[in-house]
Amino acid sequence: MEIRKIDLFFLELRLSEEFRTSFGSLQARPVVLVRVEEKGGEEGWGELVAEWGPWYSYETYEVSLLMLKKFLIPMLLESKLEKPHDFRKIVARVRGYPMAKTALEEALTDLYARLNGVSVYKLLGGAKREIVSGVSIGIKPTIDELLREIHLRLEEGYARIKIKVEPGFDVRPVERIRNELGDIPLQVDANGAYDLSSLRTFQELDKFQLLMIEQPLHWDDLIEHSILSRKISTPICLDESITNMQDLVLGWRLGSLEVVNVKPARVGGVWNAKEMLELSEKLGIGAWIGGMLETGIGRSFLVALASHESVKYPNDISASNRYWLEDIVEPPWTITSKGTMYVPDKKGIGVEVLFDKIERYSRERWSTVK
Ligand code: OSB
Ligand code: MG
Repeated sequence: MEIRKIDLFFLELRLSEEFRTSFGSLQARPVVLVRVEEKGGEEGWGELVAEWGPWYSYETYEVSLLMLKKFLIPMLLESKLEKPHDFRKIVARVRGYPMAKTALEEALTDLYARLNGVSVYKLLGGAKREIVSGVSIGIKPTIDELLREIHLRLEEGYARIKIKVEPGFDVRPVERIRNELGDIPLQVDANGAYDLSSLRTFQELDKFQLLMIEQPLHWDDLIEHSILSRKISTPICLDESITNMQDLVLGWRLGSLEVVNVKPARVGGVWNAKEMLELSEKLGIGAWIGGMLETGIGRSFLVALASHESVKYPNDISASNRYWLEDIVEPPWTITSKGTMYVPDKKGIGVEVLFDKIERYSRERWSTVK
């Protein structure tokens, strides 16, 4: 692939509703889009999911932009790249910054797929034509408001509900949900808000047949999760704590997790995510694809990864209208009444990028020409 131009677009997009987690609240998201163009004029798109602040991860969008402009893009333009999965070798010297790497690698993967007339899902080894959509619901001011939203999402067809929890908003909402809605597929995500002193809370949650408890303890921990996992029967799912294959193997050896939430932006790219799915299957660790409130562009890579046969749990991949009033792709992502999403079979990411809209909404733009 001979790359001749790379564009970065910075947009700020309002979410259709506020999203609150144990680490903070979000009303709008910074969205950085990467477009790579090769000499024949074909293009590819990727998305940076880094946030305003270093809360989910140390990587903020401004830091990622700096890494892209100063290191990752120059390294790419100075190298020869045949296949998108080789991008990892080109940037291997750069320690960290998985989100910045992912954004550029996605664009290269889309470009390669388009040049070869194949879909990204097939290129990434996916197979399923339909994936299962769950929905991740933020912390609400009251349990009544939470229940209203859950009712709405179930009516829309979502196959699984995940609620965000934090100390003070955990056992009671789960108990109310079970009382009102019975045995629905339900899980919780704490984003690292607890420590082992909250064992009582986890023992309470353990009575509610949750599918899993996601990232209950510190964001960088494996040891304390392995202690907790021996004291409760609900499976522990790790998100923040697993950033590479070594972590996954170590967590498996320690018994820290039974399930892993695989997000390309956390593990340094879609090809690492694919390999993590394969490794988790080998280790007998359950896997599903998580999200970072992506636009339709980033979402297409999540859908492609979720089409892997190894993915056996519902994913945090919801319809465009759950995140945005208007998406920047056409058609927008939608779900069926059974809570599934179709995997498009067109070449590249499989949806059309609405370039006019992106240009109109862009606050800043940078271009590098080779
Ligand atoms: O922990 O899974 C998480 C969103 C932003 C940051 C972290 C997380 C999330 C979500 C939303 O849960 C998942 C989605 O994109 O629907
Ligand atoms: Mg999570």
